[in-house]
Amino acid sequence: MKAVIFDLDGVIVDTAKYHYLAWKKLAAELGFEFDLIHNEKLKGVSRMDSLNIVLETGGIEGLTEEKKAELAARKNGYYLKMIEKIDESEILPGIPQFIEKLKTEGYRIALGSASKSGKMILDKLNLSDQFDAVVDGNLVELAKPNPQVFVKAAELLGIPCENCIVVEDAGAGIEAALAGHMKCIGVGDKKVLGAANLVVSGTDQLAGVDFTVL
Ligand code: B16
Ligand code: MG
Repeated sequence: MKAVIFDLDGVIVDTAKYHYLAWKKLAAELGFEFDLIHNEKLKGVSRMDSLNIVLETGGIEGLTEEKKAELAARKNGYYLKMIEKIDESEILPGIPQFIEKLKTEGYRIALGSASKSGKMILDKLNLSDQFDAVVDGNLVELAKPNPQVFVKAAELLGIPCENCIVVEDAGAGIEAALAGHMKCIGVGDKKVLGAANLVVSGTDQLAGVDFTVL
């Protein structure tokens, strides 16, 4: 048996733009500007790790854990409001065709997302029925680049890690997949994702990937 484990944000749907706008709003309230260049560092990174990166960008130090939890919750509130109306029209190009191809070829499929809203987003995209296992940020303690999220997905599928292929758009996610002894397809810029076994420029290229080269 073989499986493909999908990252969510940046692979199935571009929720990164909403994460960015929510962090930007929080940063503005804290008195500094958060730009797209720094936003790259947040991809695939957990909510609290993201907050620490955002605060560092603004030169804000020494906040209590309680204050940090309040800021992370505030940002999440903005984010949830922004994705309230998300639907299948936001599924990235080629993803439905890729899933269909995998199913026809006998692959099992799982979600492996850092986001605590992962399952909820999959539901909003009407994709939950297609997945044999769903692991999101609620089911793991260790954030990417730790492989826990993908290893857990493989366990739920009952498929050895060596037989799993991860599809990821973030460096932290690729590191996690390789640390979990899985193969990895990167989606995006080869300069950033070069550690992956194969890199495609966009999700519309996935259905054409020849898995035998991995
Ligand atoms: P939440 P992924 C990740 O999703 C995002 O890329 C990252 O920007 C975000 O901080 C993280 O989820 C946590 O999300 O605040 O909703 O729990 O790429 O692993 O699907
Ligand atoms: Mg991602």
